[in-house]
Amino acid sequence: MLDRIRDLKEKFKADISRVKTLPEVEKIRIKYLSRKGEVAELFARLKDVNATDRPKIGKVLNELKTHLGRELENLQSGLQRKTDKKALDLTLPGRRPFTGRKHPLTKILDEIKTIFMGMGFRIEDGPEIETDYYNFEALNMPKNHPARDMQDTLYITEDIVLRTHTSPVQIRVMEQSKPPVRIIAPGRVYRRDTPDASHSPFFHQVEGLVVDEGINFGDLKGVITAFAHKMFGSDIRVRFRPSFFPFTEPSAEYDFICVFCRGKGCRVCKNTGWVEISGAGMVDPNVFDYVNYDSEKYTGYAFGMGIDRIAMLKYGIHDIRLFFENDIRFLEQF
Ligand code: 2NL
Repeated sequence: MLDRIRDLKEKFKADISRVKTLPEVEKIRIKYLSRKGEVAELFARLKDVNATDRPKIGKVLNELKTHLGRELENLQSGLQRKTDKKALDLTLPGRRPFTGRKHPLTKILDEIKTIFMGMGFRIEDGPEIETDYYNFEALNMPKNHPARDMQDTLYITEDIVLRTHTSPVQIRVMEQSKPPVRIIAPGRVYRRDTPDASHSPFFHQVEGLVVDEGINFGDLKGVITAFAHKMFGSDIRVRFRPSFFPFTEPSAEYDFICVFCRGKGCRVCKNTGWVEISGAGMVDPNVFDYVNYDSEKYTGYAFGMGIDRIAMLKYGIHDIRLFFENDIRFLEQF
């Protein structure tokens, strides 16, 4: 048996000395080390060796196997290096390494955060899976409110929803701290919508909340206008239109002068000269009752804005779905 092992080793040595290419290495590996290869055959013969010698022979066989494996590996990596060297053409232009970058929505959110931090706002976040209480009840939306409809909201159970806005974050912050409050709450929100160019079942929102003694609607207009100027330029005018939300009173929707045509009229503003941004208002006293704030002493304003919408306006993107398809050809443009 030991002779056979020695012969095999010699044969192997002769075989590998002739090898010049990678496929040849593979052929030899199969010949010696595959499941039906020469080494396996010797292992099969081990049962014919007498019991006293068997452990010793077994050990030698194992060593042989490791040895052949290692030799083949060395040979392979040697040949690989040679082929790599041949493939190096110094006249070709260099290959640029792939570098990642921030998602356009992250870039816009970073800008929004910087602008509000500059005006003294802190940034807060909270869970995307919310209770009915934080998402609706504490925001003065009673059980029969249409926004609570299964058609509009993604329910996990009767009592647990995917948040439809980041307002629950504001409620949680007010529960945990006393006025003055000056925060923005950015994050992902969910609605039961069929995707199209302007709808996605998830999107991104920033809400702002300021509560203190003597806060009024003028403060709200000042902050929104300052934001418009910093984000889109100091020529951007802002207008507020009366509206209704259950959680603010009075409520308004606010528009910016079209950031594309600067008010002249174009496709983006449908020739109105204005683009709709979102809603805002003075916090309804009922909301303050839910968080045990004294609504006789404190007033506050709140506003929302869509991050995706702002990014679309800023970059001239006409389909919200592009943000979520993760197509590198789109993402690498920002
Ligand atoms: C929109 C724009 C808005 C708020 C969000 C808010 C939050 C609290 C209290 C009162 Cl805790 N209001 N957020 C207010 C007005 C508008 O988002 O169009 N929402 C339907």
